[in-house]
Amino acid sequence: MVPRQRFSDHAGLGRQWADFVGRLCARILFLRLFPGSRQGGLVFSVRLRLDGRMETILVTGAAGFIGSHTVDRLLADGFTVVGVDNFRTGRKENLEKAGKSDRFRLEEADCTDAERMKALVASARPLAVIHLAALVSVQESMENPDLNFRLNLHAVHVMAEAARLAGVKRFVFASSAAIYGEHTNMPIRESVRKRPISPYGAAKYAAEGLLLGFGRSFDMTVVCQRYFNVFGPRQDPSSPYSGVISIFDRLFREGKPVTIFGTGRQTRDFVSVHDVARANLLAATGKVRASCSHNICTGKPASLHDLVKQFGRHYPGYPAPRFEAARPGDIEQSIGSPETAKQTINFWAEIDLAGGLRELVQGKPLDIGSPLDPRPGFLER
Ligand code: UD2
Repeated sequence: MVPRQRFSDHAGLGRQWADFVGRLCARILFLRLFPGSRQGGLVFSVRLRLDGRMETILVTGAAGFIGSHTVDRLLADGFTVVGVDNFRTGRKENLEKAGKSDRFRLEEADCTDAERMKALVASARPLAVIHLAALVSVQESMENPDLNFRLNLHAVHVMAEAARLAGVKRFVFASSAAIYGEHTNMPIRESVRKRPISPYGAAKYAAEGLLLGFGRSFDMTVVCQRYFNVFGPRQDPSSPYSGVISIFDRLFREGKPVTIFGTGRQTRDFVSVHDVARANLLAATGKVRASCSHNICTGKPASLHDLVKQFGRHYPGYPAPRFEAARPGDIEQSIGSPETAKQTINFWAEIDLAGGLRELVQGKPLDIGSPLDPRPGFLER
């Protein structure tokens, strides 16, 4: 067991208390002078803990699509971030913005390397671990179930164990709507029967079970985030199994026709990566009563025809879509119920599909750099 650092020296404790009280007074004064200022929330946010831990969050898969946005979000909110990535699919360019911050450190390492992970988590002493590193393609999990097992289940155990040994109290996990499989009653609530239809979905479901067991057995709160169809900047469109929005975005840009598999009437719950990053921040740093699993979604359906129509507004005279047979295993509807996440982590999606697509098409980042208003729990950690 890695010994937890406690305040052994009274001078250190005094200094931290003085800093704490000073920042608190300054913050109260600022908010009195500028009521309603969101900026006040960042500049004077109290990022100090009384048990001697730095306000650090460790993010695995930091150079990936969701990981890099999560890192940016945490940095914008004043946290120190240790990112871990093995660059199997992550890209250094995704961390260009984060790399400019002196509160960000990147470790090139593999999450299945147990000794390295134990050492890394013990030295970072984070408030929370956000474990996003994964094999992300359902198709790849079918072609290589062994790799899926190692990256989507074994690595979860390695990270949970490293976190437990380092005394980390919060563990956030990237789960997926893939654990549900095919359902007909929409929206999908968390309590429905889980019938994953791929090794990917099965590993995510098994990992949730493993983590919730850790949560019940040890002093650790586990938050499993079941992402629906995440989209936004930095999503890689290069594989045929990339997210449909990233593929459509590239084809519309190039003036080429998109391909619709099936009727185009299939629906999905598309959630912006910025909302997902904010959900990760809330899950890692907000007040959470007990370990939980919930959907991260909008609750709003969009069909592929809707998608084509919305892209078409930005590209008048675009070529008509082509149609091909539905993909084997493709599900017809996938809409999540967003209600539970409101209760558990105070999250609801704020960016709609039209706004998220506009950002992609115009290449102008949405203004998400400003900090969140202090939400319940922020000052109570
Ligand atoms: C999403 C996730 C997957 C898993 C699954 C759970 C992504 C990229 N994948 O798969 O990891 O969590 O949900 O249910 O988020 N399509 C076209 N043309 C194209 C590409 C796709 O018509 O060029 C269709 C595709 O057949 C499907 C829909 O668009 O009906 C969405 O496809 P997707 O690959 O973006 O995501 P999905 O829902 O299959």
